[in-house]
Amino acid sequence: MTARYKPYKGPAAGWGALRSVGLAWLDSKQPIKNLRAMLKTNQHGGFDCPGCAWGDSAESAHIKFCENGAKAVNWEATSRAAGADFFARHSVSQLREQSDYWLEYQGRLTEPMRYDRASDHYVPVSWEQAFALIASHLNALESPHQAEFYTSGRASNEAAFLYQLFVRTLGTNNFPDCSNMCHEASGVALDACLGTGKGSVTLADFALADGIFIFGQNPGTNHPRMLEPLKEAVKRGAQVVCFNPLRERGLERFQHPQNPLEMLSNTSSPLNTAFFRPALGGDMAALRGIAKCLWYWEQQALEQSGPAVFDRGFLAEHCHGVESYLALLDDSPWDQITQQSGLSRDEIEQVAQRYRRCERVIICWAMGITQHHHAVATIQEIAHLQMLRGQLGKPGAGLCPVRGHSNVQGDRTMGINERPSSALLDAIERQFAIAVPRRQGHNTVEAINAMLAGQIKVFVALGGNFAQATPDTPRTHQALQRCELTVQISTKLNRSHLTPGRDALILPCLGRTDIDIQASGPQAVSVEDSFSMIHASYGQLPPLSGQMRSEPAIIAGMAQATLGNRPVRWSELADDYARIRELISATIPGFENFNQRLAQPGGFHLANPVNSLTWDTPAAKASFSANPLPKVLLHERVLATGQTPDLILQTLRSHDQYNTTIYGLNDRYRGVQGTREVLFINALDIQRLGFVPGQKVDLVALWDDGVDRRVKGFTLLEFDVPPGQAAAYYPETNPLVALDSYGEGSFTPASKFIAVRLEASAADIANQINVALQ
Ligand SMILES: Nc1nc2c(c(=O)[nH]1)N[C@H]1C(S)=C(S)[C@@H](COP(=O)(O)OP(=O)(O)OC[C@H]3O[C@@H](n4cnc5c(=O)[nH]c(N)nc54)[C@H](O)[C@@H]3O)O[C@H]1N2
Ligand SMILES: Nc1nc2c(c(=O)[nH]1)N[C@H]1C(S)=C(S)[C@@H](COP(=O)(O)OP(=O)(O)OC[C@H]3O[C@@H](n4cnc5c(=O)[nH]c(N)nc54)[C@H](O)[C@@H]3O)O[C@H]1N2
Ligand SMILES: [Mo]
Repeated sequence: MTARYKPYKGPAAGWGALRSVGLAWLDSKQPIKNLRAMLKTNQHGGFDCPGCAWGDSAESAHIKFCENGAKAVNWEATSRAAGADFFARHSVSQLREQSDYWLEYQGRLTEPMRYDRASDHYVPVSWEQAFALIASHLNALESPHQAEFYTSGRASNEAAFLYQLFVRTLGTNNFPDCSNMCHEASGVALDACLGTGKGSVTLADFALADGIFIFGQNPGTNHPRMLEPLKEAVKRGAQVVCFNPLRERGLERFQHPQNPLEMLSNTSSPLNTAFFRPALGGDMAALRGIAKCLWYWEQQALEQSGPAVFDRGFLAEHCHGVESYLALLDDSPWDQITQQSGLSRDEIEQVAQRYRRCERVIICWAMGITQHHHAVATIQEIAHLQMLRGQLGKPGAGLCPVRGHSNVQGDRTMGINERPSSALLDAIERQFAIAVPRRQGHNTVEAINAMLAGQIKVFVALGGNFAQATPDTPRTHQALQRCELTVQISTKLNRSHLTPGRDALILPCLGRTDIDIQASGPQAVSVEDSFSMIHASYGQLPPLSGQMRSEPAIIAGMAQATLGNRPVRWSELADDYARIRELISATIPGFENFNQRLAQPGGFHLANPVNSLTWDTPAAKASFSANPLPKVLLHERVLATGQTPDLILQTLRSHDQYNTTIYGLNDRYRGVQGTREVLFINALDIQRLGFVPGQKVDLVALWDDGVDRRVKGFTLLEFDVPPGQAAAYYPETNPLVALDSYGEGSFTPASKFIAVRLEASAADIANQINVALQ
């Protein structure tokens, strides 16, 4: 396919989405079977969409999948298979030459494989041999802390609970997970402020809000089911205010694929009432500016005995530390706010006016907020704004960190946490009569550092693609390869299988769409969405091979081989997941009568203490923190290079990918076709830096450790990006993110703020010389 760029003029979703669903469906190579699967997506008795963590209303019987959900389903439920014959044909070195797209396109992994270093091929291994190999490595460790246990957010509650029990019985809290790279900052920030790390709203609140403010999120691609509530909100006259440096189409106009009138008349509905374009990393300053306006108006109201701007009752009764926060507002000068936010004072005042007029406001955010150095402070600023106006603990208002992976929130609830609470550890010890480790484990960045330092011998991944999702790619690959054993529990082939330790296993597992039959019959698993709704998921399609096992069965197999029947009879739990849920009921608060409540259509809601105005913080109140604005946004280790960056780069998702899974090479809403190696850049910057549009450049990251962090041959694409900023796709750009460039307090790689220099690409220079010589 040749690369092409043609600006996209249509609305989000609409005919383009229908066409794309059709293509994904046909490409699965089993369209008839998959039609049934798609109609069972997010339905009672069906399965939970393996796409994003957006929730569903229990009542509506409509089709409940979106374009990108359909892509996720058809990508998983394919008849293509990568079994023993595939691995016999391709050595690992050959596979390494292939693109991420090609690797996953080969189809489902269908049998357990072991890496044979002598031939550089994966060869078949029996499940029993695989489990015995894992047990022998784990039991030979001098300390359990020499192993890392990664989790990606598709793992079900049942799998996650079993996994953490296995690992804690073994004796470590080394649980790096995808959340560390995703919403970690939201958890850290909200926990300190409100005593819970989760969002406080449900889908029903979106229908009640008269203001929805969206920061750093691209729902048209990543949470398409959010578009309908946004459209409805605009229709009923609510404010929908977006903050995004890019004019994402999925924040502008929507054509509902299930609305015949809109589709046939080719009309669409607006998705926002105002759009602001901050500088990358500028949201904290923008929020500070909004709060400063409110404070100014509140002072005026006090002087003139006018109507209150703040919710004085809420502040007095429920909040702690407001005085020092207000002093901080006084101390944050406007020129710093406007310079850092990239917005004018007038724009910020406009936002503040809109915000002030709303009675019930929901604030949503995603990776544009969390993947920054000062993400924790920024999210606290979001919470503080809501606290000033008492926008917590009432219907139609609250905080909504929009989660990514479909069960990333549930995995945390089940105890996948490298910094577990003592309440969780106490409960596990009581229930299972074991002693669990109290020492904190490694997060993702710490795990990579420990592997690089040769401190880690075993790396196990429950899903995901650690090699590509993480920062500093060459270093991470090296880190994985330093291990004595790497184990990947996966559905599809990816680069993490191609960075094997001395010994390596690929363990093929069932996915959400697959029917899971165990000794007691077909099994359901459970998941938790962004709104803390817990519901059941039943696979619908017969698995492609009898050799695949479910995640709970694989974890039970590893645990039984390593620990025997300690502290539970693992294989009996895998025979019937209702038994795992009984243990969850007994251990995790909020899951009482889990099995019975899971049977209800739509599942059940885990109460959020914010909504009962209870605050599990040291002050037992919603607590303000006085975080000063960063002095400058550039990290000191960039400043230490003494060089000025050409641009600040953010790394984001195209419309045709699911994290490191690349479905195709198009990005419809941004008008890109047939390529991913593009740099979205402002025309003025192309000129300023002495390049021409379409030229190929290398991107070189600035960081003070002397390492050459570079990606090559990106085509300059003139795009409506604010000057000084640029954007390119993840994961290709992960080699640019230094391992030490992470969020303060969150350790989340700062992949939305990379200081880069541009160099003419060597290939391009050769071309130019050739042209000149002709
Ligand atoms: N189809 C599909 N669905 C997905 C995923 C997928 O890859 N594909 N991934 C899932 C996962 S794990 C996650 S976490 C979510 C991710 O969902 P998103 O957070 O929407 O994902 P990104 O593509 O990283 O988009 C970040 C958005 O933030 C904006 N942005 C970047 N920096 C800033 C900033 O400093 N300030 C502001 N205000 N905006 C900024 C970008 O322009 C972009 O629009 O989606 C989930 N759903
Ligand atoms: N530069 C940059 N880096 C980023 C981000 C960014 O925006 N920019 N985003 C970060 C974010 S938000 C996240 S969440 C991480 C994502 O990090 P991960 O969750 O580790 O990555 P994925 O790409 O979602 O993992 C894809 C693989 O998961 C496996 N898989 C799929 N379904 C299943 C299943 O049901 N079970 C099992 N066992 N395996 C399965 C398949 O083998 C597939 O190849 O990446 C992070 N990295
Ligand atoms: Mo994520």
